[in-house]
Amino acid sequence: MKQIILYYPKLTGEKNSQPLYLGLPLSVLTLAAQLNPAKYRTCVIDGRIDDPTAILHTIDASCVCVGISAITSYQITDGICFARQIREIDPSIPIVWGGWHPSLMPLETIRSAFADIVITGQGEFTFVQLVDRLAEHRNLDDVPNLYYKNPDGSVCSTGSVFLKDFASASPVANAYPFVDMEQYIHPLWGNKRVIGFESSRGCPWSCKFCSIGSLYQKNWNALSAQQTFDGIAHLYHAYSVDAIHFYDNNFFAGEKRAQTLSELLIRKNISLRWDGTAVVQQFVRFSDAYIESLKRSGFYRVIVGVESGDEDVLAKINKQHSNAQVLQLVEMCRRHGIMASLSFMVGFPWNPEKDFSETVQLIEKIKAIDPHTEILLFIFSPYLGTPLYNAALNHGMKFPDSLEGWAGYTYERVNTPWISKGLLRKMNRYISFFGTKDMSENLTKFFKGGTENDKLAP
Ligand code: B12
Ligand code: SF4
Repeated sequence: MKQIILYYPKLTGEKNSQPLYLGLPLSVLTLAAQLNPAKYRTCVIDGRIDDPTAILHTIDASCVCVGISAITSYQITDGICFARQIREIDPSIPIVWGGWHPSLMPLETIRSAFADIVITGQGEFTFVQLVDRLAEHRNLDDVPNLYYKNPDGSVCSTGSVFLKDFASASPVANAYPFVDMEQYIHPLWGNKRVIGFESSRGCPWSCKFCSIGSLYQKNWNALSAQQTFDGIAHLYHAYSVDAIHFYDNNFFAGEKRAQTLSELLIRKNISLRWDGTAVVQQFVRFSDAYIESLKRSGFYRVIVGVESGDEDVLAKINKQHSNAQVLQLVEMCRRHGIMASLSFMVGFPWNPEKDFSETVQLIEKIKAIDPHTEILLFIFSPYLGTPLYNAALNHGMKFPDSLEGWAGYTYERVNTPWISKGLLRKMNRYISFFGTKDMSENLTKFFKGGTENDKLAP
Protein backbone atom coordinates (compact mmCIF):
# COMPACT_ATOMS: atom_id res chain seq x y z
CA MET A 1 0.00 0.00 0.00
CA LYS A 2 1.16 3.54 -0.77
CA GLN A 3 2.25 5.77 2.10
CA ILE A 4 1.29 9.44 2.63
CA ILE A 5 2.92 11.50 5.37
CA LEU A 6 1.31 14.64 6.73
CA TYR A 7 3.35 16.88 9.03
CA TYR A 8 1.93 19.58 11.32
CA PRO A 9 4.97 21.58 12.46
CA LYS A 10 5.65 23.03 15.91
CA LEU A 11 4.08 26.46 16.48
CA THR A 12 6.84 27.72 18.77
CA GLY A 13 10.47 26.91 19.41
CA GLU A 14 9.71 26.08 23.02
CA LYS A 15 9.83 22.56 24.38
CA ASN A 16 6.45 22.46 26.10
CA SER A 17 3.48 24.10 24.49
CA GLN A 18 0.71 25.53 26.66
CA PRO A 19 -2.82 24.06 26.09
CA LEU A 20 -3.96 26.78 23.67
CA TYR A 21 -1.02 25.97 21.42
CA LEU A 22 -1.89 22.28 21.49
CA GLY A 23 -5.17 22.31 19.61
CA LEU A 24 -6.19 19.52 17.28
CA PRO A 25 -4.12 19.81 14.03
CA LEU A 26 -7.26 20.11 11.91
CA SER A 27 -5.28 21.54 8.99
CA VAL A 28 -3.81 18.11 8.25
CA LEU A 29 -6.48 15.91 9.86
CA THR A 30 -9.08 17.18 7.38
CA LEU A 31 -6.77 16.04 4.56
CA ALA A 32 -6.14 12.64 6.14
CA ALA A 33 -9.91 12.17 6.45
CA GLN A 34 -10.31 12.38 2.66
CA LEU A 35 -7.75 9.73 1.70
CA ASN A 36 -9.04 6.27 0.82
CA PRO A 37 -7.69 3.88 3.50
CA ALA A 38 -7.88 0.98 1.05
CA LYS A 39 -5.37 2.76 -1.18
CA TYR A 40 -3.22 4.80 1.18
CA ARG A 41 -1.53 4.28 4.53
CA THR A 42 -1.63 7.76 6.03
CA CYS A 43 0.68 8.88 8.85
CA VAL A 44 -0.06 12.13 10.65
CA ILE A 45 2.91 13.53 12.55
CA ASP A 46 2.40 16.42 14.94
CA GLY A 47 5.76 18.10 15.51
CA ARG A 48 4.48 19.56 18.82
CA ILE A 49 3.97 16.09 20.27
CA ASP A 50 5.50 13.30 18.22
CA ASP A 51 9.09 12.35 17.70
CA PRO A 52 9.19 11.92 13.90
CA THR A 53 12.24 9.62 13.99
CA ALA A 54 10.24 6.39 14.24
CA ILE A 55 8.14 7.26 11.19
CA LEU A 56 11.10 8.55 9.23
CA HIS A 57 12.59 5.06 9.52
CA THR A 58 9.52 3.57 7.82
CA ILE A 59 9.77 5.73 4.70
CA ASP A 60 10.47 3.72 1.58
CA ALA A 61 9.68 3.72 -2.13
CA SER A 62 5.95 3.41 -1.36
CA CYS A 63 5.86 7.01 -0.08
CA VAL A 64 3.84 9.07 -2.58
CA CYS A 65 4.47 12.46 -1.01
CA VAL A 66 4.98 14.38 2.23
CA GLY A 67 2.54 17.20 3.03
CA ILE A 68 3.58 20.04 5.32
CA SER A 69 1.21 22.66 6.76
CA ALA A 70 2.22 26.17 7.83
CA ILE A 71 0.87 29.45 9.06
CA THR A 72 3.26 32.40 8.92
CA SER A 73 5.17 31.55 12.07
CA TYR A 74 7.73 29.23 13.57
CA GLN A 75 5.84 26.47 11.71
CA ILE A 76 7.86 27.41 8.61
CA THR A 77 11.15 26.92 10.47
CA ASP A 78 10.10 23.54 11.81
CA GLY A 79 8.51 22.56 8.49
CA ILE A 80 11.77 23.28 6.64
CA CYS A 81 13.65 21.25 9.23
CA PHE A 82 11.33 18.28 8.61
CA ALA A 83 11.58 18.73 4.82
CA ARG A 84 15.37 18.68 5.09
CA GLN A 85 15.21 15.28 6.82
CA ILE A 86 12.95 13.95 4.04
CA ARG A 87 15.37 15.20 1.39
CA GLU A 88 18.19 13.35 3.16
CA ILE A 89 16.21 10.09 3.22
CA ASP A 90 15.04 10.28 -0.39
CA PRO A 91 15.32 13.45 -2.50
CA SER A 92 12.81 12.07 -5.03
CA ILE A 93 9.84 12.16 -2.57
CA PRO A 94 7.69 15.16 -3.54
CA ILE A 95 7.30 17.69 -0.73
CA VAL A 96 3.91 19.45 -0.82
CA TRP A 97 3.26 22.62 1.21
CA GLY A 98 -0.21 23.92 2.09
CA GLY A 99 -2.00 26.06 4.67
CA TRP A 100 -2.21 29.80 5.25
CA HIS A 101 1.36 30.81 4.52
CA PRO A 102 1.83 28.88 1.27
CA SER A 103 -1.65 29.99 0.16
CA LEU A 104 -0.83 33.65 0.65
CA MET A 105 2.77 33.44 -0.60
CA PRO A 106 2.75 30.56 -3.12
CA LEU A 107 5.55 31.86 -5.33
CA GLU A 108 7.97 32.53 -2.48
CA THR A 109 7.14 29.08 -1.11
CA ILE A 110 7.56 27.11 -4.34
CA ARG A 111 10.93 28.78 -4.98
CA SER A 112 12.35 27.12 -1.87
CA ALA A 113 14.58 24.10 -2.37
CA PHE A 114 12.39 22.35 0.22
CA ALA A 115 9.15 22.63 -1.78
CA ASP A 116 8.13 20.76 -4.94
CA ILE A 117 4.39 21.51 -4.95
CA VAL A 118 2.21 24.13 -3.25
CA ILE A 119 -1.55 23.77 -2.83
CA THR A 120 -3.34 27.05 -2.27
CA GLY A 121 -6.58 27.38 -0.29
CA GLN A 122 -8.63 24.43 0.88
CA GLY A 123 -6.92 21.08 0.64
CA GLU A 124 -9.77 18.58 1.02
CA PHE A 125 -10.52 18.32 -2.66
CA THR A 126 -7.23 19.16 -4.35
CA PHE A 127 -4.95 17.07 -2.12
CA VAL A 128 -6.83 13.88 -2.96
CA GLN A 129 -6.56 14.60 -6.68
CA LEU A 130 -2.90 15.46 -6.34
CA VAL A 131 -2.07 12.29 -4.42
CA ASP A 132 -3.83 10.11 -7.02
CA ARG A 133 -1.92 11.79 -9.85
CA LEU A 134 1.41 11.42 -8.05
CA ALA A 135 0.72 7.77 -7.18
CA GLU A 136 -0.07 7.02 -10.83
CA HIS A 137 2.85 9.18 -12.12
CA ARG A 138 0.39 11.28 -14.10
CA ASN A 139 0.49 14.90 -15.15
CA LEU A 140 -0.60 17.50 -12.58
CA ASP A 141 -1.94 20.10 -14.95
CA ASP A 142 -5.63 19.30 -14.37
CA VAL A 143 -5.42 19.60 -10.58
CA PRO A 144 -6.61 23.10 -9.63
CA ASN A 145 -4.87 25.52 -7.24
CA LEU A 146 -1.37 24.12 -7.59
CA TYR A 147 2.05 25.61 -8.04
CA TYR A 148 4.64 23.03 -9.01
CA LYS A 149 8.13 22.82 -10.36
CA ASN A 150 8.87 21.27 -13.74
CA PRO A 151 12.01 19.15 -14.07
CA ASP A 152 13.82 22.21 -15.53
CA GLY A 153 12.96 24.21 -12.38
CA SER A 154 10.34 26.44 -14.04
CA VAL A 155 7.08 26.94 -12.08
CA CYS A 156 3.57 26.04 -13.32
CA SER A 157 0.36 27.31 -11.73
CA THR A 158 -3.09 25.80 -12.23
CA GLY A 159 -5.66 28.37 -11.15
CA SER A 160 -6.74 30.64 -8.37
CA VAL A 161 -8.09 29.92 -4.91
CA PHE A 162 -11.75 29.04 -4.52
CA LEU A 163 -13.92 28.26 -1.52
CA LYS A 164 -15.72 25.01 -2.15
CA ASP A 165 -18.57 23.79 -0.02
CA PHE A 166 -16.66 21.81 2.56
CA ALA A 167 -19.89 20.23 3.82
CA SER A 168 -19.45 17.80 0.92
CA ALA A 169 -16.04 16.59 2.17
CA SER A 170 -15.69 13.48 4.35
CA PRO A 171 -16.07 14.30 8.05
CA VAL A 172 -12.86 15.04 9.94
CA ALA A 173 -13.85 12.37 12.49
CA ASN A 174 -12.55 9.79 9.96
CA ALA A 175 -9.07 10.99 10.84
CA TYR A 176 -9.31 11.04 14.65
CA PRO A 177 -7.84 7.51 14.82
CA PHE A 178 -4.62 8.86 13.25
CA VAL A 179 -3.78 10.81 16.41
CA ASP A 180 -3.93 10.39 20.17
CA MET A 181 -7.03 12.49 20.81
CA GLU A 182 -6.32 12.74 24.57
CA GLN A 183 -3.34 14.97 23.76
CA TYR A 184 -5.69 17.61 22.38
CA ILE A 185 -8.29 17.69 25.14
CA HIS A 186 -7.48 20.40 27.69
CA PRO A 187 -8.87 22.19 30.71
CA LEU A 188 -9.58 25.73 29.50
CA TRP A 189 -11.98 28.57 30.29
CA GLY A 190 -13.44 26.79 33.29
CA ASN A 191 -14.08 23.53 31.41
CA LYS A 192 -12.32 20.25 32.13
CA ARG A 193 -12.15 18.71 28.66
CA VAL A 194 -12.23 21.18 25.75
CA ILE A 195 -11.55 20.26 22.14
CA GLY A 196 -11.52 22.21 18.86
CA PHE A 197 -13.95 21.75 15.97
CA GLU A 198 -14.38 23.63 12.68
CA SER A 199 -17.98 24.06 11.51
CA SER A 200 -17.65 26.86 8.96
CA ARG A 201 -15.03 28.44 6.78
CA GLY A 202 -14.41 31.91 5.35
CA CYS A 203 -16.12 35.12 6.43
CA PRO A 204 -18.56 37.54 4.77
CA TRP A 205 -16.65 40.59 6.11
CA SER A 206 -13.41 42.01 4.80
CA CYS A 207 -11.33 43.54 7.55
CA LYS A 208 -8.19 44.90 5.99
CA PHE A 209 -5.68 43.18 8.29
CA CYS A 210 -7.24 39.73 8.03
CA SER A 211 -5.86 36.85 5.97
CA ILE A 212 -9.26 35.16 5.87
CA GLY A 213 -11.02 37.98 4.07
CA SER A 214 -8.07 38.24 1.69
CA LEU A 215 -7.97 34.56 0.78
CA TYR A 216 -11.65 33.68 0.63
CA GLN A 217 -12.92 37.04 -0.70
CA LYS A 218 -15.99 37.43 1.54
CA ASN A 219 -17.19 33.87 0.91
CA TRP A 220 -18.41 31.78 3.81
CA ASN A 221 -19.74 28.27 3.91
CA ALA A 222 -20.58 25.85 6.63
CA LEU A 223 -21.52 22.40 7.71
CA SER A 224 -25.26 22.17 8.24
CA ALA A 225 -26.58 22.34 11.81
CA GLN A 226 -27.16 18.56 11.65
CA GLN A 227 -23.60 17.85 10.42
CA THR A 228 -22.19 20.13 13.13
CA PHE A 229 -24.36 18.41 15.72
CA ASP A 230 -23.22 14.96 14.53
CA GLY A 231 -19.57 16.08 14.70
CA ILE A 232 -19.74 17.40 18.23
CA ALA A 233 -22.06 14.66 19.52
CA HIS A 234 -19.40 12.18 18.37
CA LEU A 235 -16.74 14.06 20.35
CA TYR A 236 -19.06 14.06 23.37
CA HIS A 237 -19.81 10.34 23.24
CA ALA A 238 -16.47 8.96 22.02
CA TYR A 239 -14.06 11.26 23.89
CA SER A 240 -16.16 12.53 26.81
CA VAL A 241 -15.41 16.16 26.08
CA ASP A 242 -17.36 18.73 28.08
CA ALA A 243 -16.81 21.76 25.83
CA ILE A 244 -16.31 22.60 22.16
CA HIS A 245 -14.13 25.47 21.01
CA PHE A 246 -15.19 26.36 17.47
CA TYR A 247 -12.21 27.25 15.26
CA ASP A 248 -14.55 29.03 12.82
CA ASN A 249 -13.57 32.50 11.66
CA ASN A 250 -17.13 33.68 12.03
CA PHE A 251 -19.36 31.09 13.66
CA PHE A 252 -22.37 33.40 13.87
CA ALA A 253 -22.35 34.31 10.17
CA GLY A 254 -25.08 31.66 10.13
CA GLU A 255 -27.44 32.84 12.88
CA LYS A 256 -30.22 30.40 12.01
CA ARG A 257 -27.78 27.52 11.84
CA ALA A 258 -26.59 28.35 15.38
CA GLN A 259 -30.18 28.31 16.59
CA THR A 260 -30.96 24.96 14.95
CA LEU A 261 -27.76 23.52 16.40
CA SER A 262 -28.71 24.70 19.89
CA GLU A 263 -32.19 23.17 19.52
CA LEU A 264 -30.62 19.85 18.50
CA LEU A 265 -28.24 19.89 21.47
CA ILE A 266 -31.12 20.48 23.86
CA ARG A 267 -33.45 17.95 22.24
CA LYS A 268 -30.81 15.20 22.13
CA ASN A 269 -29.60 15.90 25.66
CA ILE A 270 -26.00 16.64 24.76
CA SER A 271 -24.70 18.47 27.77
CA LEU A 272 -21.77 20.46 26.38
CA ARG A 273 -20.55 24.03 26.70
CA TRP A 274 -19.54 25.77 23.49
CA ASP A 275 -18.11 29.09 22.32
CA GLY A 276 -17.97 30.85 18.97
CA THR A 277 -16.79 33.92 17.12
CA ALA A 278 -19.06 36.82 16.21
CA VAL A 279 -18.64 40.37 14.95
CA VAL A 280 -19.74 43.25 17.18
CA GLN A 281 -22.35 44.82 14.93
CA GLN A 282 -23.99 41.44 14.44
CA PHE A 283 -24.01 40.40 18.09
CA VAL A 284 -25.62 43.63 19.29
CA ARG A 285 -28.60 42.88 17.05
CA PHE A 286 -29.24 39.55 18.80
CA SER A 287 -32.45 39.53 20.81
CA ASP A 288 -32.52 38.50 24.46
CA ALA A 289 -34.64 35.49 23.48
CA TYR A 290 -32.08 34.38 20.87
CA ILE A 291 -29.16 34.64 23.31
CA GLU A 292 -31.10 32.82 26.02
CA SER A 293 -31.95 29.97 23.65
CA LEU A 294 -28.28 29.57 22.75
CA LYS A 295 -27.36 29.74 26.41
CA ARG A 296 -29.73 26.92 27.30
CA SER A 297 -27.79 24.69 24.88
CA GLY A 298 -24.44 25.47 26.54
CA PHE A 299 -23.26 28.64 24.76
CA TYR A 300 -21.07 30.37 27.35
CA ARG A 301 -18.43 32.50 25.61
CA VAL A 302 -18.34 34.77 22.60
CA ILE A 303 -15.06 35.59 20.89
CA VAL A 304 -14.96 38.97 19.22
CA GLY A 305 -12.30 40.96 17.36
CA VAL A 306 -12.71 44.52 18.62
CA GLU A 307 -9.21 45.45 17.44
CA SER A 308 -9.09 49.15 18.36
CA GLY A 309 -10.64 51.83 20.51
CA ASP A 310 -9.65 54.45 17.95
CA GLU A 311 -12.61 54.89 15.64
CA ASP A 312 -10.40 56.43 12.93
CA VAL A 313 -8.44 53.19 12.91
CA LEU A 314 -11.66 51.13 12.84
CA ALA A 315 -12.70 52.97 9.67
CA LYS A 316 -9.28 52.47 8.07
CA ILE A 317 -9.23 48.73 8.76
CA ASN A 318 -12.86 48.34 7.68
CA LYS A 319 -14.16 47.22 11.08
CA GLN A 320 -17.74 48.34 10.87
CA HIS A 321 -18.59 48.84 14.53
CA SER A 322 -18.40 51.74 16.98
CA ASN A 323 -17.04 51.93 20.54
CA ALA A 324 -20.63 52.41 21.75
CA GLN A 325 -21.57 49.04 20.20
CA VAL A 326 -18.61 47.36 21.89
CA LEU A 327 -19.79 48.62 25.28
CA GLN A 328 -23.33 47.51 24.42
CA LEU A 329 -22.01 44.02 23.63
CA VAL A 330 -20.16 43.86 26.96
CA GLU A 331 -23.29 44.97 28.79
CA MET A 332 -25.38 42.33 26.96
CA CYS A 333 -22.87 39.61 27.89
CA ARG A 334 -22.84 40.74 31.53
CA ARG A 335 -26.63 40.66 31.63
CA HIS A 336 -26.84 37.17 30.13
CA GLY A 337 -23.87 35.72 32.03
CA ILE A 338 -21.90 35.12 28.79
CA MET A 339 -18.13 35.47 28.94
CA ALA A 340 -16.95 38.01 26.36
CA SER A 341 -13.46 37.35 24.99
CA LEU A 342 -12.33 40.48 23.18
CA SER A 343 -9.14 40.79 21.18
CA PHE A 344 -7.37 44.05 20.38
CA MET A 345 -4.37 45.17 18.41
CA VAL A 346 -2.35 48.29 19.09
CA GLY A 347 0.31 49.92 16.94
CA PHE A 348 -1.39 50.43 13.59
CA PRO A 349 0.71 52.51 11.18
CA TRP A 350 -1.26 55.77 11.11
CA ASN A 351 -1.08 57.34 14.59
CA PRO A 352 0.08 54.64 16.99
CA GLU A 353 0.25 56.89 20.10
CA LYS A 354 -3.41 57.85 19.59
CA ASP A 355 -4.65 54.33 18.83
CA PHE A 356 -2.85 52.97 21.89
CA SER A 357 -4.26 55.63 24.18
CA GLU A 358 -7.85 55.29 22.87
CA THR A 359 -7.70 51.50 22.98
CA VAL A 360 -6.56 51.59 26.62
CA GLN A 361 -9.42 53.98 27.43
CA LEU A 362 -11.93 51.61 25.83
CA ILE A 363 -10.52 48.62 27.71
CA GLU A 364 -10.87 50.52 30.99
CA LYS A 365 -14.54 51.27 30.18
CA ILE A 366 -15.13 47.60 29.35
CA LYS A 367 -13.58 46.51 32.64
CA ALA A 368 -15.80 48.99 34.49
CA ILE A 369 -18.90 47.32 32.99
CA ASP A 370 -17.70 43.74 33.48
CA PRO A 371 -14.32 43.07 35.10
CA HIS A 372 -14.53 39.41 34.04
CA THR A 373 -14.30 40.24 30.34
CA GLU A 374 -11.31 38.48 28.78
CA ILE A 375 -9.00 40.88 26.98
CA LEU A 376 -6.35 39.75 24.53
CA LEU A 377 -4.06 42.51 23.38
CA PHE A 378 -1.47 42.17 20.62
CA ILE A 379 0.89 44.48 18.87
CA PHE A 380 -0.25 44.74 15.26
CA SER A 381 1.82 42.72 12.82
CA PRO A 382 0.96 43.12 9.14
CA TYR A 383 0.24 39.86 7.35
CA LEU A 384 1.08 39.15 3.77
CA GLY A 385 -1.66 39.22 1.20
CA THR A 386 -3.83 41.63 3.21
CA PRO A 387 -4.51 45.28 2.25
CA LEU A 388 -2.62 46.39 5.37
CA TYR A 389 0.46 44.64 4.05
CA ASN A 390 0.60 47.32 1.35
CA ALA A 391 -0.09 50.06 3.90
CA ALA A 392 2.83 48.71 5.95
CA LEU A 393 5.08 48.77 2.88
CA ASN A 394 4.13 52.41 2.34
CA HIS A 395 5.07 53.13 5.94
CA GLY A 396 8.56 51.75 5.49
CA MET A 397 8.13 48.14 6.59
CA LYS A 398 10.56 45.63 5.09
CA PHE A 399 9.31 42.10 4.48
CA PRO A 400 11.16 38.88 3.66
CA ASP A 401 10.91 37.51 0.12
CA SER A 402 11.59 33.80 0.56
CA LEU A 403 10.13 30.88 2.52
CA GLU A 404 13.29 30.79 4.65
CA GLY A 405 13.03 34.56 5.27
CA TRP A 406 9.39 34.32 6.38
CA ALA A 407 10.40 31.61 8.85
CA GLY A 408 11.82 34.39 11.05
CA TYR A 409 8.67 36.52 10.81
CA THR A 410 6.86 35.55 13.98
CA TYR A 411 4.36 37.98 15.42
CA GLU A 412 6.33 38.55 18.62
CA ARG A 413 9.45 39.50 16.68
CA VAL A 414 7.91 41.90 14.18
CA ASN A 415 9.62 45.26 14.12
CA THR A 416 7.16 47.75 12.73
CA PRO A 417 9.19 50.90 11.99
CA TRP A 418 6.41 53.34 12.93
CA ILE A 419 6.44 52.30 16.61
CA SER A 420 9.03 54.21 18.63
CA LYS A 421 11.05 52.45 21.33
CA GLY A 422 9.27 54.59 23.96
CA LEU A 423 5.81 53.60 22.72
CA LEU A 424 6.80 49.95 22.51
CA ARG A 425 7.96 50.06 26.15
CA LYS A 426 4.66 51.67 27.14
CA MET A 427 2.66 49.02 25.26
CA ASN A 428 4.64 46.18 26.80
CA ARG A 429 4.29 47.68 30.28
CA TYR A 430 0.52 47.87 29.82
CA ILE A 431 0.38 44.37 28.41
CA SER A 432 2.36 42.86 31.26
CA PHE A 433 0.66 44.87 34.03
CA PHE A 434 -2.71 44.09 32.63
CA GLY A 435 -1.85 40.51 31.84
CA THR A 436 -0.70 39.62 35.33
CA LYS A 437 -3.50 41.49 37.04
CA ASP A 438 -6.61 40.27 35.31
CA MET A 439 -5.94 37.10 33.45
CA SER A 440 -5.54 33.43 34.18
CA GLU A 441 -2.03 32.03 33.93
CA ASN A 442 -2.70 30.37 30.59
CA LEU A 443 -4.18 33.45 29.03
CA THR A 444 -1.37 35.59 30.36
CA LYS A 445 1.13 33.34 28.65
CA PHE A 446 -0.90 33.24 25.45
CA PHE A 447 -1.18 37.01 25.59
CA LYS A 448 2.58 37.19 25.61
CA GLY A 449 3.04 34.65 22.85
CA GLY A 450 4.69 31.98 24.97
CA THR A 451 6.28 31.48 28.34
CA GLU A 452 8.92 34.18 28.36
CA ASN A 453 7.61 37.38 29.91
CA ASP A 454 9.47 39.77 27.68
CA LYS A 455 8.90 38.08 24.34
CA LEU A 456 7.22 41.09 22.80
CA ALA A 457 10.25 43.27 23.37
CA PRO A 458 12.41 43.82 20.29
C1 B12 B 1 -6.71 27.39 15.92
C2 B12 B 1 -5.89 28.56 15.44
C3 B12 B 1 -4.74 28.87 16.15
C4 B12 B 1 -4.19 28.02 17.30
C5 B12 B 1 -3.10 27.04 16.78
C6 B12 B 1 -3.57 25.97 15.88
C7 B12 B 1 -3.78 24.65 16.60
N1 B12 B 1 -4.17 23.67 15.89
O1 B12 B 1 -3.56 24.54 17.77
C8 B12 B 1 -3.51 29.14 18.17
C9 B12 B 1 -4.53 29.66 19.14
C10 B12 B 1 -2.28 28.72 18.94
C11 B12 B 1 -3.20 30.18 17.09
C12 B12 B 1 -2.23 31.14 17.24
C13 B12 B 1 -1.96 32.11 16.28
N2 B12 B 1 -2.63 32.31 15.12
CO1 B12 B 1 -4.06 31.19 14.52
N3 B12 B 1 -5.62 30.37 13.90
C14 B12 B 1 -6.29 29.33 14.31
C15 B12 B 1 -7.56 29.18 13.45
C16 B12 B 1 -8.70 29.87 14.20
C17 B12 B 1 -7.97 27.77 13.07
C18 B12 B 1 -6.89 26.93 12.37
C19 B12 B 1 -7.52 25.65 11.87
O2 B12 B 1 -7.26 24.58 12.38
N4 B12 B 1 -8.42 25.76 10.87
C20 B12 B 1 -9.12 24.62 10.30
C21 B12 B 1 -8.30 24.00 9.16
C22 B12 B 1 -9.03 22.81 8.57
O3 B12 B 1 -8.16 25.00 8.15
P1 B12 B 1 -6.74 25.39 7.55
O4 B12 B 1 -5.70 25.38 8.57
O5 B12 B 1 -6.91 26.60 6.73
O6 B12 B 1 -6.43 24.15 6.56
C23 B12 B 1 -7.01 24.06 5.28
C24 B12 B 1 -6.14 24.70 4.19
O7 B12 B 1 -5.36 25.77 4.64
C25 B12 B 1 -5.33 23.58 3.63
N5 B12 B 1 -4.11 23.14 4.31
C26 B12 B 1 -3.63 23.37 5.53
N6 B12 B 1 -2.47 22.74 5.73
C27 B12 B 1 -2.19 22.05 4.61
C28 B12 B 1 -1.12 21.22 4.27
C29 B12 B 1 -1.09 20.63 3.02
C30 B12 B 1 0.04 19.73 2.65
C31 B12 B 1 -2.13 20.90 2.08
C32 B12 B 1 -2.10 20.28 0.76
C33 B12 B 1 -3.21 21.74 2.41
C34 B12 B 1 -3.23 22.30 3.68
O8 B12 B 1 -6.24 22.50 3.70
C35 B12 B 1 -7.00 22.58 4.93
C36 B12 B 1 -8.39 22.05 4.62
O9 B12 B 1 -9.02 22.81 3.63
C37 B12 B 1 -7.13 29.98 12.16
C38 B12 B 1 -8.28 30.54 11.35
C39 B12 B 1 -8.86 29.44 10.49
N7 B12 B 1 -10.14 29.26 10.58
O10 B12 B 1 -8.18 28.71 9.78
C40 B12 B 1 -6.20 31.04 12.74
C41 B12 B 1 -5.03 31.53 11.88
C42 B12 B 1 -4.39 30.33 11.23
N8 B12 B 1 -4.12 32.09 12.88
C43 B12 B 1 -3.50 33.15 12.48
C44 B12 B 1 -2.64 33.93 13.28
C45 B12 B 1 -2.22 35.28 12.70
C46 B12 B 1 -2.22 33.47 14.53
C47 B12 B 1 -1.30 34.23 15.51
C48 B12 B 1 -0.11 34.91 14.89
C49 B12 B 1 -2.21 35.19 16.28
C50 B12 B 1 -1.52 35.98 17.37
N9 B12 B 1 -1.29 37.25 17.14
O11 B12 B 1 -1.23 35.41 18.38
C51 B12 B 1 -0.85 33.09 16.46
C52 B12 B 1 0.48 32.49 16.00
C53 B12 B 1 0.99 31.42 16.87
C54 B12 B 1 2.47 31.24 16.71
N10 B12 B 1 3.16 30.83 17.71
O12 B12 B 1 3.03 31.49 15.71
C55 B12 B 1 -3.86 33.49 11.06
C56 B12 B 1 -2.76 33.03 10.09
C57 B12 B 1 -2.39 34.04 9.03
C58 B12 B 1 -1.14 33.62 8.28
N11 B12 B 1 -0.69 34.48 7.42
O13 B12 B 1 -0.58 32.58 8.44
C59 B12 B 1 -5.24 32.75 10.91
C60 B12 B 1 -5.61 32.36 9.48
C61 B12 B 1 -6.32 33.70 11.52
C62 B12 B 1 -6.55 35.02 10.80
N12 B12 B 1 -7.60 35.71 11.17
O14 B12 B 1 -5.87 35.51 9.95
N13 B12 B 1 -3.99 30.01 16.00
S1 SF4 C 1 -14.81 39.59 10.83
FE1 SF4 C 1 -13.03 38.46 11.65
S2 SF4 C 1 -12.69 36.72 10.26
FE2 SF4 C 1 -14.06 38.19 9.23
S3 SF4 C 1 -12.71 39.44 7.94
FE3 SF4 C 1 -12.98 40.51 9.91
S4 SF4 C 1 -11.29 39.79 11.23
FE4 SF4 C 1 -11.42 38.38 9.48
